[in-house]
Amino acid sequence: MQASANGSPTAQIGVTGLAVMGRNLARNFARHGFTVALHNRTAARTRALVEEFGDEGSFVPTETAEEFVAALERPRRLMIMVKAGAATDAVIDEFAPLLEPGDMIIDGGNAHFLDTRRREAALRERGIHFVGSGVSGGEEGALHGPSIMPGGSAESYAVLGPMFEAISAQVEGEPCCTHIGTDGAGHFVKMVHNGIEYADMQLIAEAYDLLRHVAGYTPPQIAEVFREWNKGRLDSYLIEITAEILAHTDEKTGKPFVDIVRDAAEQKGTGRWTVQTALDLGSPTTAIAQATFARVASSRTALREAYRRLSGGTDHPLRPHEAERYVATVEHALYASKVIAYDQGWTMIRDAAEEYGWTIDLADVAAIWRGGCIIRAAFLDRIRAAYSADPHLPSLLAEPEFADEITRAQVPWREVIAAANRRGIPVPAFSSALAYYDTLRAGRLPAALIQGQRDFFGAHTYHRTDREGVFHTLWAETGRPEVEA
Ligand code: NBP
Repeated sequence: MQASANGSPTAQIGVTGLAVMGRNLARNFARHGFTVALHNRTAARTRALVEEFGDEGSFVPTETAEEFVAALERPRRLMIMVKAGAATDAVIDEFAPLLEPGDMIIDGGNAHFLDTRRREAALRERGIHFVGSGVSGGEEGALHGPSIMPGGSAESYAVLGPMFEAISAQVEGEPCCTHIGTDGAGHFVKMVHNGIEYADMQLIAEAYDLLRHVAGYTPPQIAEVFREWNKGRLDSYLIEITAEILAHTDEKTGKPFVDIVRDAAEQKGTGRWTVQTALDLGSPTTAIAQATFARVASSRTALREAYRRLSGGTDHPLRPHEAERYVATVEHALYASKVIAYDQGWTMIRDAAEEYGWTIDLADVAAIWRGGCIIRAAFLDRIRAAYSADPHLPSLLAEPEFADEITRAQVPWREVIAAANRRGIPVPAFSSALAYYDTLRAGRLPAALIQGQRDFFGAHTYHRTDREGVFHTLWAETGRPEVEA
């Protein structure tokens, strides 16, 4: 059924920006019984949506901003799904003057959380709720049920929550949507989701590389390994699609698909933002950083050409019976590294909550990532259980089951990385995860020496292990006396 824009407000929600994401979200709302007002800068997109999918539910197509706003029930709920950045500001500037106090603007684009904080503060002054909302799951998720991470005020969530929860993915009867926290919290958590996604993808890619070049397996054989892994603790969407990609043969050449694709990975805003933000927050998000740098390095053609012929490690594929054992070893390494990468993500969310005054339920974050999003995985149930049991858990590795698994993974994890190093196979994410683990469990770190160096050349001072206070050594003076700074 299709309603018309006759001036009386009928729509519970309006979506402006009807490219792949907005169009599918609008259809998702309509399929769930909501009347949806439609708007797009270029009206042809609005007309196309109604022509193709008008019979899926109740739509109110509009062409002008005034018509669009007039179609919305009060308090008005206006969702922006345009290209993140300047376009979002342009759309806000266009619509905000037409709204009234109590109305809500929802930004479902991939905005930077600091932009969301700025926009929220500016609109709050005018009495308008601005809800920066992470939406994960790509165009399929938008249509069939995304994972939704709304920020903004609790008051706005009271109105929007039921609508978002209705259209989100559902896992065991629970919606993959929760109020994350105020102002930019939703977009922050979405950013970290994407950062973890980078790390997970890189870790899986490294596992593939090892099975290919150390075990000597073919892509279809590796697809089988991944299918098996997907029945166990690594059960996840990313492992599942990796198996499908590896089993795929290129029609034109008859070669494995993975062999005909250029090995230069791209990266867009969110992975980079996660790394930049991690540094600002002092969060040691090393696996995400390495995954992002690995993509960047893969695309540096001239640098790769300059290094290409330099010597590397020895290259002996394993014998078949060794290869079989090796698969289990790599599974341990992948799982342990993955736990570290996720743990780093949660640490970063906790750090941001402290910095920006957000109250974020860390168990809920795991719960809403179990469906609809790219990093959906069975083990998120366990992360959720860990943070439900103890919301102040300092790390996943403080939970006995995870700690036990990591302990059992020790030997194979180290073996895999050592074997990769001997053969000259790059495993930056595996290595950084293990280095992070070893850094944090070390009784004493060489950071003490670094403090000494800083004091030597920059008089940056240091703390002693045996006495309170701040000290500086007069390195240039005879006998190098120490003074209290
Ligand atoms: P795009 O990011 O490709 O944006 C296209 C839309 O933005 C069109 O509706 C376009 O209108 C509109 N737009 C632009 Br561009 N500049 C505008 C302006 N100055 N004023 C008004 N409208 C403007 O669309 P998308 O891929 O559907 O993504 C929408 C949002 O969702 C983005 O922020 C994206 O980061 C986010 N997101 C995307 C995915 C994904 O998988 N694609 C996943 C999760 C989140 P026009 O038709 O008139 O050109």
